[in-house]
Amino acid sequence: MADKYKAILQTELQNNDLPQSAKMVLDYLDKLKNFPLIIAITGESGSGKSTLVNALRGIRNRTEGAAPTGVVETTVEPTEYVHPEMPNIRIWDLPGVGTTNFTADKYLEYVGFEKYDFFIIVSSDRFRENDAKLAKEIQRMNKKFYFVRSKIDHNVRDEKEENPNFNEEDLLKLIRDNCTKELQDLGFESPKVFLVSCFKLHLYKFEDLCKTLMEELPEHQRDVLLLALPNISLDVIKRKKETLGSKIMWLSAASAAGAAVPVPGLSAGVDLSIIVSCVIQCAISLGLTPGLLQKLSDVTGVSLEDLKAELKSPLAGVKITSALVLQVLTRSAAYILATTVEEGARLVPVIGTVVAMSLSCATTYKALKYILNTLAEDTQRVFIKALGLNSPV
Ligand SMILES: Nc1nc2c(ncn2[C@@H]2O[C@H](COP(=O)(O)OP(=O)(O)OP(=O)(O)O)[C@@H](O)[C@H]2O)c(=O)[nH]1
Ligand SMILES: [Mg+2]
Repeated sequence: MADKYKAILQTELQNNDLPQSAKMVLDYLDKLKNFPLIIAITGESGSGKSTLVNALRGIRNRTEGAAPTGVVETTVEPTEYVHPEMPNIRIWDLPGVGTTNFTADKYLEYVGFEKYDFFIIVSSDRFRENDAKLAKEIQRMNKKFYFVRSKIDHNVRDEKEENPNFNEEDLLKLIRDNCTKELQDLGFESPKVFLVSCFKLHLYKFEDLCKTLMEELPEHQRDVLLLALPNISLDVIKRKKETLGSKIMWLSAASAAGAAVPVPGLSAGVDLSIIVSCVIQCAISLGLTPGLLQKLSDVTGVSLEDLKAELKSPLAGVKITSALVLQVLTRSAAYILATTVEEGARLVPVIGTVVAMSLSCATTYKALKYILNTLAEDTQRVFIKALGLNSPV
């Protein structure tokens, strides 16, 4: 949470104005949830732009709602795709840069460059003149770009065909060094080049692209992007859990300040609606809603039944309702209460003495953390199952 907000909130809490501070927390988190992140995917025709748009949205090419893709040119005008679960994330599929009648500078005007937070230039095979012109023009417009070299799975397959004993790492290095050098020759000091297969985001360097974006985006957009990413690695799942965990702290304070509904088994009252929407957000970000599990099954070919067999939390893979959350909270109440005092103490430096002392804040916090942990463990198991990995969670 932004430091300025933290300071104001702490003052409010010290003044004991709990409803006011609860409202502030909710307003702030709501703003974060709705904060727009607008990504432009550009590059030459056929480089795999639309396929990347689909992959970022966690869906397969040619499924309903997917950006049209194919071996002949398909995208003719800028088209916006909204993330299926997070409408504040908008990904723009742009027409191939060489296919319009515009030069690179006019092309950027045509696609409305100002509105994008950053560009991803997608290039397959060789680094082309159009890639170079585009990169230059984007930089001239004071916008950021990241260079994705796509269809790496093709290159690996082709190389294997010619030389079964080839070294994959050497090949990847060769491709990356070549793209980097081309960009350096154009005057970019330390260009960011990522080798990707849109069909297999967990392989090669898509994860590095995500890490770089996390480092370079402003804090509010970093969280927005992280929580919307497909689960491409155990590390991403861990980071999602941490980010959701920090939101839980603030939501607990807001929920306790609302203190309207007594939850059976927990001695203090909480605002259940806040807890329920928080649990729903966790399930969405971790990819555990029925719709997202179905999409994962479509993308990986692992049956929905097999994925669901990995779930242990009663809140995973089902429609989350207030009644269900209440049931889970009640069932885990004994465990939660047993560990509440210690957790309350941990909240003190962050939220301030008044709320930290409030048992209902600490119990809510503990309950939500407990739910988040079990959901994150489910996500890890589903991820391992989906990718056929054998490593233990
Ligand atoms: N093997 C492999 N094929 C890919 C990859 N990305 C895209 N393709 C294929 O490449 C072809 C072109 O992909 P599109 O996503 O339609 O390319 P595009 O850049 O949107 O093309 P235009 O809209 O015509 O500019 C399709 O047949 C995709 O299936 C990839 O990472 N690996
Ligand atoms: Mg396209």
